[in-house]
Amino acid sequence: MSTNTVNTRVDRRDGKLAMAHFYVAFIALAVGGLAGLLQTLVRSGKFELPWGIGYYQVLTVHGVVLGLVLTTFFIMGFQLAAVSKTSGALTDKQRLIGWIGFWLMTIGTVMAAVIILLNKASVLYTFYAPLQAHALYYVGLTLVIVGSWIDGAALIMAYASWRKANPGKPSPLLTFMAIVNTLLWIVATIGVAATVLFQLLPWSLGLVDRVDVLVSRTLFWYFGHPLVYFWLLPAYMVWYAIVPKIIGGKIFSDSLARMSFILFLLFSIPVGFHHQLMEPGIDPAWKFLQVILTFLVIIPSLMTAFSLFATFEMFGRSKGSTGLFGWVKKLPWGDARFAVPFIGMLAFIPAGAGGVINASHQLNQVVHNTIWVTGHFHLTLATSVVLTFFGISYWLIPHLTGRVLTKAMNKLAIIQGIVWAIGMTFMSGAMHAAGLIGAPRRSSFSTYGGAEKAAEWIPYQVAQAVGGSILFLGIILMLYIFINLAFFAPKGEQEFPVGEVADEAEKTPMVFENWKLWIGITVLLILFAYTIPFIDMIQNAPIGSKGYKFF
Ligand code: HAS
Ligand code: CU
Repeated sequence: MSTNTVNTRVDRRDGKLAMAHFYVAFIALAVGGLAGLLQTLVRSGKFELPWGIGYYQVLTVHGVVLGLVLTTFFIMGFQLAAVSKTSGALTDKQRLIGWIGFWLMTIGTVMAAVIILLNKASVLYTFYAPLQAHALYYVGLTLVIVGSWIDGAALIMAYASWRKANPGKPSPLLTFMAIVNTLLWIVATIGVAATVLFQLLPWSLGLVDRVDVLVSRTLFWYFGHPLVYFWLLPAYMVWYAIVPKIIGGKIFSDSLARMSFILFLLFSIPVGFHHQLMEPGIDPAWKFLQVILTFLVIIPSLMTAFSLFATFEMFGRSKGSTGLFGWVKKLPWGDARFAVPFIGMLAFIPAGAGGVINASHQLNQVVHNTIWVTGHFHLTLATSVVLTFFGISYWLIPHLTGRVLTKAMNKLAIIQGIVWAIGMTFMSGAMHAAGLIGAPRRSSFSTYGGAEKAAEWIPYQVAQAVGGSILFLGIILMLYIFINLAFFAPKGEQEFPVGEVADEAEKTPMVFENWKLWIGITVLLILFAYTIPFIDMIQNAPIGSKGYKFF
């Protein structure tokens, strides 16, 4: 880890670029959060949307704006700041490229948002064919992706400059991690770009009449699973490399952290079938293979859990703690920069366990298409990842705006984290429980013609609305803190914490930066997992489906 840059501030011009990303991300949080509240209220059966607004329209806003927009903008902003901090300021050219990426993403977002608000694209964030949206929705999403590639190019160029200036040295850990996540993103988004450009766009423009549904869903999930790790890895960047500094400890092992990131690059992508286990048209043998690969991608998360426990315990013992869990008492619970991401880590234990359940073919038959799955990703994404992003904001926003997190804001931030945990326990807990007794996901309120079974779900739906309302309060608190940190907090120096590696850790080997090797293996694994099933799909293709618009 290069120590020469540890005390420097992120270059002001790079800071502005990162902040631009954060403004869009937090506007998305406001809009998407409101949509989420409305959904839980509708599903309780006690509230109807006014002015002819449709449930699926609101659900599309929620998924697109939070799942795709908030995440992509926040992650790109954070990675730009992290690379600038640890590898030095971007060059003017790199920064310009970053701005071009930002504006393309923003134009695409506005385009997609307008089309959704006009109710021309109520197709949810997964936009499965044969549901058909207005062409501009697909164009907008394409621009978001292309913009993110250009942002990514700026990061890769900055990394290349660092490597050139520091031959033979391992790159700074945070830069390395941001680069792995960028590569993961680029390889993954090729799949969704392919289905949008070659299938959905021509079909929605009327150039072709029919679409191959299985091929488009397969391309979507080739992207859709690594997408969730693209969200997760920035949180892991914080857990591995920043939280140790915040608590006053050391990174357990630099090599272990890099190794786990490389494993994510290798195993994130050839696993999309675990979202398609219930789909006909894919040979079970290939599903089985991708389930095995899914279990392999659980390993780097278990390594992360191990490394976190080790970091916390090493720190606790250095402060004189004894016994199995004595270290818990030594952790800085009053510091929001630690406590809020910690709630995220804690949530990731049941969240990850739920993922392992989903990935098990037989258990997937029980939970697939039920609201259990919605419960799963509100723990993973909407708790573990999002609370870590909030935790980042508490030091990064003031660092970039030249302000400080005051005691009062720190306290409010901890309250925010607790409110979130309570709201999510109600909402996600009820979702998991209702899913197990068969309640479907992606569905508005219905009594299903007075069916007895459906009546059993309603109390859980009321609990979801209670949780959703508490979470909305959490969103208002977060927006209040964000606005404070961006515009009103007192001027000062807020530290950008970057952890240092424990003295007893092994030296980092250079093999981790051998991109030809890692990308080569990634491509081989993808070809192995997807080639034959794809040939099968194309050789046995049905005539395809016409488009449907139920909105
Ligand atoms: Fe998932 C569906 C399997 C992780 C998100 N997932 C989804 C969907 C989303 C999503 C959005 O196999 C729905 C997509 C849709 O709309 O249809 N998921 C997994 C597996 C994992 C997993 C195996 N998912 C995530 C993450 C997400 C995410 C991360 C977002 C960020 N998921 C599935 C499957 C489906 C699915 C199926 C399809 C279901 C269906 O039928 O449709 C694994 O990566 C999880 C591994 C995690 C662990 C936990 C490690 C714990 C750690 C914390 C340590 C804590 C400490 C603190 C140290 C093994 C690192 C403790 C301190 C103390 C004091 C105790
Ligand atoms: Cu997945």
